[in-house]
Parts: sequence; structure tokens; C-alpha cells
Amino acid sequence: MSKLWQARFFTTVNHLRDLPRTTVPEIAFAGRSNAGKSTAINILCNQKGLAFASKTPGRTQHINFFSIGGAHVAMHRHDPLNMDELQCLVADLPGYGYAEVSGDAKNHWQRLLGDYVQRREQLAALVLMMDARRPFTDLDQQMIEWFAPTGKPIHCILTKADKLNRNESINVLRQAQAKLDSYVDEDGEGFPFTVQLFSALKRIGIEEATAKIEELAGLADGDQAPPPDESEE
Ligand SMILES: Nc1nc2c(ncn2[C@@H]2O[C@H](COP(=O)(O)OP(=O)(O)OP(=O)(O)O)[C@@H](O)[C@H]2O)c(=O)[nH]1
Ligand SMILES: [Mg+2]
Repeated sequence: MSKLWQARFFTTVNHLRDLPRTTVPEIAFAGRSNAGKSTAINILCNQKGLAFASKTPGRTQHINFFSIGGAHVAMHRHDPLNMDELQCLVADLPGYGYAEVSGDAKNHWQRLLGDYVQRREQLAALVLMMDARRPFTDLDQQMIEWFAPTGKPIHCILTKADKLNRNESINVLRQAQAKLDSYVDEDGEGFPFTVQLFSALKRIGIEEATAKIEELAGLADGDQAPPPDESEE
């Protein structure tokens, strides 16, 4: 059983000043609206209604945080002792690129996103969810360029792989890896960027994503967290 299965709703944030004053590592799920972020969080946490997933794009407009460890403790900012058991936070970021959202709201959350990914020290890694049929849109690349200078890992998850046949899947994965390898810093060094295929519908890539996220969140380390038992998933 994965540690992610312990996830509980923690808090919703609409302004950077309200970010939780926690120090545990955070893993943030970013991606275009409708890419499948909330659906993937629900699957990975093995809880149907945890992150709101819907057929109406643009529904996740705030940053929703979920906690791992300290499972029954919601955020009490004035009572940090309650957070002793907290091990990690998972953030479901507002989807971007939803054309029908008006100017102000769009600007608000694009700024919220940009500032959060660039400045949040606790953010350990970004999980970038992209529809496998059209990965690396301009806004996805913007996200990568915002985050790359932090030197932290990005794990790309190509969602809805059930829409591709076997050959298409192989090609998309290969092209995505090549695209990620093409990012280099001023010294020509690559970045810690990885990629995989995923389908919530056909349950493709769940174990791979779980293992990667646990590793990035520091949940897979030695004594505090036994390694996930593959046979139970
Ligand atoms: N075929 C298929 N559809 C999926 C998959 N994952 C999600 N969907 C569908 O894609 C739509 C959007 O999924 P969400 O999880 O709400 O997307 P989101 O990225 O959270 O969207 P926002 O909250 O708007 O940012 C829903 O209709 C899901 O049922 C998948 O693996 N395969
Ligand atoms: Mg969502």
C-alpha cells in the first residue's frame, strides 16, 4: 500500500500569502486545464472524491493541498505542534490555458502559479501532467522554463494514454524524452526531467508514478517509510 493512500484534504489557498507555513516537502501537480490532474491525484491516492475531477474544464481554480502523514490534522496555523506527523503535502494546482476564462481571473491564477512554482522553497518537485495527444503546449513550456532555474526535478506524466495505440504511445514517449533532454542550462548541463505514460481509465503507469512521487517527496526513504509492496497495488 502506497503512502499516498493516506492523503487527506489539508487546505485551499487563493493567495500566496495564505500558503501553509509548513516545512515538509511539497509535490505540485501542474498542467493544462482538463489534462487529468485531479483524476490522477484521486487514482494515486486511491480515493475517488479527494481532488475534485469534473468534465467542466477550469474547475480547479485554487491551490488545493492534501497532506500525507498526520492524516487527521487539518491546517491549524496557530497550532504548529499538530503538524508533527506531517510528512509531505501534495498540491493540485489550477489548470492553465482554459480559453474561456476572462482576463482578470486568468491573470490572477497565472501569477499565482508562476510565483508559487518559482519561489516556494518547500516545493520539492513538479509533476507536469500533459495530454499525451498534445504535450508541450506553449503554457507547458512556460511552466518548464519557470521551474527549470530552481534545479528541482520535473516528472512529466503523459495522460490519457488510453487514447493512443501502442506505436503512438512509444513514439510520444520517445519524443517527450527527447524534448526534455533538449533543455540545458548555461553550461550545457541537462535537467532532472523524467517522463512516463499514464492512463487513469486503463490504469496504465500507476505504479511507476507512485514510486516516482514517493521518491521525489522523500516518502520512500529507509526507516520512516517501508518501500511500497508492489504485489499489493
Ligand atoms: N480517456 C481518459 N480520460 C481521462 C483520463 N484522466 C482524466 N480524464 C478525463 O479528463 C477530464 C478532465 O480531468 P480532470 O482530472 O478534471 O482534469 P484537471 O487537469 O484536474 O482539470 P482542471 O481542474 O480544469 O485543471 C475528465 O472528464 C476526466 O474524466 C484518462 O486517463 N483517460
Ligand atoms: Mg482539477
